[in-house]
Amino acid sequence: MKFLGIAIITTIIGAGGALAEVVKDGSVCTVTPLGSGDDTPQIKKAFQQCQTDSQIIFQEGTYNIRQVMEFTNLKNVSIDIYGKWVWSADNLQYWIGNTLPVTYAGLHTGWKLGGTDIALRGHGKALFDGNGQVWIDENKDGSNRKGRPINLTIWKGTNVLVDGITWRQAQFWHTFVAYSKNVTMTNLDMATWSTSRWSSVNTDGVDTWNSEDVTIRNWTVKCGDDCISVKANSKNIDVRNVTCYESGCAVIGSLGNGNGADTVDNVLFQDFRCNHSSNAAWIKTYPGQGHVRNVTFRNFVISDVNQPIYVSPCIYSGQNCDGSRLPIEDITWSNITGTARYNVAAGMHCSSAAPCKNFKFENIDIKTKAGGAAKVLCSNIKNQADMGLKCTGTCPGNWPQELDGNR
Ligand SMILES: *C1O[C@H](CO)[C@@H](O)[C@H](O)[C@H]1NC(C)=O
Ligand SMILES: *[C@@H]1O[C@H](CO)[C@@H](O)[C@H](O)[C@H]1NC(C)=O
Ligand SMILES: *[C@@H]1O[C@H](CO)[C@@H](O)[C@H](O)[C@H]1NC(C)=O
Ligand SMILES: *[C@@H]1O[C@H](CO)[C@@H](O)[C@H](O)[C@H]1NC(C)=O
Ligand SMILES: *[C@@H]1O[C@H](CO)[C@@H](O)[C@H](O)[C@H]1NC(C)=O
Ligand SMILES: *[C@@H]1O[C@H](CO)[C@@H](O)[C@H](O)[C@H]1NC(C)=O
Ligand SMILES: *[C@@H]1O[C@H](CO)[C@@H](O)[C@H](O)[C@H]1NC(C)=O
Ligand SMILES: *[C@@H]1O[C@H](CO)[C@@H](O)[C@H](O)[C@H]1NC(C)=O
Repeated sequence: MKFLGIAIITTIIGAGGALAEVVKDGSVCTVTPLGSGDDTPQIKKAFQQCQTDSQIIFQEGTYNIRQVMEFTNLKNVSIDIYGKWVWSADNLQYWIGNTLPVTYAGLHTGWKLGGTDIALRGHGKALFDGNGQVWIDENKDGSNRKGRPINLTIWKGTNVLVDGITWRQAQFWHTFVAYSKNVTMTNLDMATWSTSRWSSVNTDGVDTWNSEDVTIRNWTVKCGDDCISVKANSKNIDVRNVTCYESGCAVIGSLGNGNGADTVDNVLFQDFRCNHSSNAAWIKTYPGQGHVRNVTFRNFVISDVNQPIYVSPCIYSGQNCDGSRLPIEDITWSNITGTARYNVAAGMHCSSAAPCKNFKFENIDIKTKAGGAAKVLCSNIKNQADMGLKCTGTCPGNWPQELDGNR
């Protein structure tokens, strides 16, 4: 398409005196990295100038991100990133004080993207480097840390595509999908690990929350917590072809600690590989209200997984496990093969106040890493007798998510 409009050039002088420009030509904004200093102002400028019916192109090179970014009113914008975006690590106090709240669990994000008809494409070239090690060390194995930024949050987005981006060393969760509808995330590669004595706690690949119609395809994730996590009020989530290293692989939860009812409906996890993960195909809730309904885990190859199948109504505390009124029902595990680290293939305790209903298992072949038979522990599953998997014992309410040896 040819645009006759006058090119508007916004010149920003970089710290080293380098000249960089946001060039707006018709409906296309083109951004060139400064090379030093802070690229956030010109990135903001590009999103302002091209926030409707536009394309924003980030040319190759390194962009330094020193400030939070919030672009939530985009309308029909395609964003093409060919460069490397590096989040600063020498101003942690700035991030801790300024990251944007995302409501969920008091968490914060460094980048909010929302609106309608948005495509964010990395063309296999975009690299997001969060300088995660400094956050891992600062966090010292703590849990969710206020201000520790989620890298990319899709916030109140409708018809959003995210494709072809590589993340390395995220500060916290790699991505978060909240209050959004029709989000497709394809061909993403994420990896965050620690080289210090502190572990990469809570560097989830993605969490969905209050969102529906989310499609995920072709991901490779190495991270310190849940790989793909479907949280409260998620509906129609279709996830296929994902390889997860180290992480919690495919999980529903946590949910059930909200004020009202927390629900999850219609989830498919298909074609997963879980390597050295904590769990593989699992569901965790607090003893709350709501439901988990119609979830399928299909075609999983697992290797050295701590406790492959796990269901808990009282995650973390192990308290009030039989008081939960959040039923877990219509759940299928199909074609799950591979090895468990210890001698337990499945630990499933459902609340006696709201027993699990309609569990279905087919073609489950989980052996111990050492080659022996693995236990299947079950409590309060209504159709236990005909669910397709033989229970070898009962599962106590406070059964741990991760084991530290044979049981
Ligand atoms: C997160 O996204 C930003 C872009 O806003 C990028 O600069 C940064 O490197 C990414 N950090 C990671 C991998 O967490
Ligand atoms: C969306 O924006 C592009 C320019 O990037 C424009 O060509 C197209 O017509 C817009 N679509 C609609 C439906 O307005
Ligand atoms: C969902 O979003 C995609 C863009 O990612 C768009 O092509 C598609 O038309 C949208 N679907 C609906 C039902 O709006
Ligand atoms: C998944 O990856 C394969 C192989 O690279 C590719 O052919 C396919 O188009 C990808 N799927 C999507 C939805 O991008
Ligand atoms: C699955 O995704 C990986 C990238 O994570 C890709 O290399 C592979 O080709 C995909 N497989 C299919 C069948 O699409
Ligand atoms: C259950 O979820 C699947 C997606 O995994 C969906 O295709 C199906 O329609 C859902 N069933 C009901 C009864 O909603
Ligand atoms: C698990 O991942 C490790 C590290 O990448 C690799 O060496 C090993 O072959 C993988 N195992 C399986 C069964 O895929
Ligand atoms: C079972 O899963 C494996 C691994 O994903 C796959 O190769 C195989 O085709 C699946 N079997 C069936 C019957 O779908």
